[in-house]
Amino acid sequence: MAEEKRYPGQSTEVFPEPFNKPLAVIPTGKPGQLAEEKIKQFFDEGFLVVEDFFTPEELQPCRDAIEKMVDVLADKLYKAGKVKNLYKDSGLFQRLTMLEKEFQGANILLFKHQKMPEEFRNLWCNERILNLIEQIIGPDISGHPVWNMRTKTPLSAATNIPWHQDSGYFSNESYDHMVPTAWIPFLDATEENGCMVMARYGHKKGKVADHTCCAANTWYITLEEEEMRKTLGVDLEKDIINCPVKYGGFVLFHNITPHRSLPNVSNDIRWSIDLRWQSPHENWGFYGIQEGVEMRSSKNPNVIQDWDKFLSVDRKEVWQEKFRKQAKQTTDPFDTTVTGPWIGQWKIVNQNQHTRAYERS
Ligand SMILES: O=C(O)CCC(=O)C(=O)O
Ligand SMILES: [Fe+2]
Repeated sequence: MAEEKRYPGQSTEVFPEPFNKPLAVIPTGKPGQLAEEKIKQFFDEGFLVVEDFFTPEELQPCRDAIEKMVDVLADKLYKAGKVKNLYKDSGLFQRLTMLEKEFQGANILLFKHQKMPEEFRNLWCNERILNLIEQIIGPDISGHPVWNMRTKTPLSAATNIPWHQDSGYFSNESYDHMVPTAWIPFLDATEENGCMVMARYGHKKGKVADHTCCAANTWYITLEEEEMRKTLGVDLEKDIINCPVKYGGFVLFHNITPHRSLPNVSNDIRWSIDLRWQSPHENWGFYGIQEGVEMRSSKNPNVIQDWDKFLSVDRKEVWQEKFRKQAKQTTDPFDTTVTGPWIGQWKIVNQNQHTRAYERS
């Protein structure tokens, strides 16, 4: 029998255990921790919508930080003559859209060049959320180096994220352990503005299904619905669950949960951040680009985050340098091409500017 062509990301191994049941007895009672049934539901269904977790006071600094980032971008575009107006009077939910109208890809630039501001770092190691993460992965907790602020402007094709499992973006060493994600919106996430959609029970087999690259004119990998049904056993009629969530809540899922987001057909920018954690004893699955940042340790009750070390690596710069054909192109600050190691993991079924810029290292 002719052997089918294999791609680096493909795997026949399955790891159902870590995704289907908690490691140990689920701790409860610390601030932020959920009832045991909720954690069980997370392990059973592969995700959980957590309502009313953060107060507006806790999230406002992040909104302010985003406004600042947009302001810096507006200045850069303006000074370079790429836009004729700064749109200073447009608010958090409009300004990037205005910039985008004059310079298509402004939202990609913001996505591509983000550095984690202090306000996001504080949210990432918020005591209450770490208490909750402890219920899932135990007391040794590090922040995972893959995080994203999403700049989902209305009708932007570049932020339409197709079905995938996050492990599809990671290297194979990460397939065997749980990387929980909190997807936190900075407004009410609705079906209209592009909330998350989860494929319930898609994690049951503990398997990373085959993905392809890259969707339309983007750098995103895709998990076809047919593959999701066939390989992961997802019931496409019953188990596709839209997850609207109000400001203050978040969607909790993990690296094997198939998910996507809906298109943003509203008038507002759907800002969100996805933050991840894992045990520091596991592989980071990040192609040697960056390690995580220690947040809690069973051996040391007073962990201090080493932000200098974490921030000293600009992962997006590292991967552009490592996985990009013409390094000189990366010096153009307005280049909206995104490449990364995940492109080399899967079969390229659609070539575009991003796949063409990619170079297997
Ligand atoms: O924010 C989105 O639209 C997609 C987010 C996502 O895929 C993730 O957080 O893993
Ligand atoms: Fe994802």
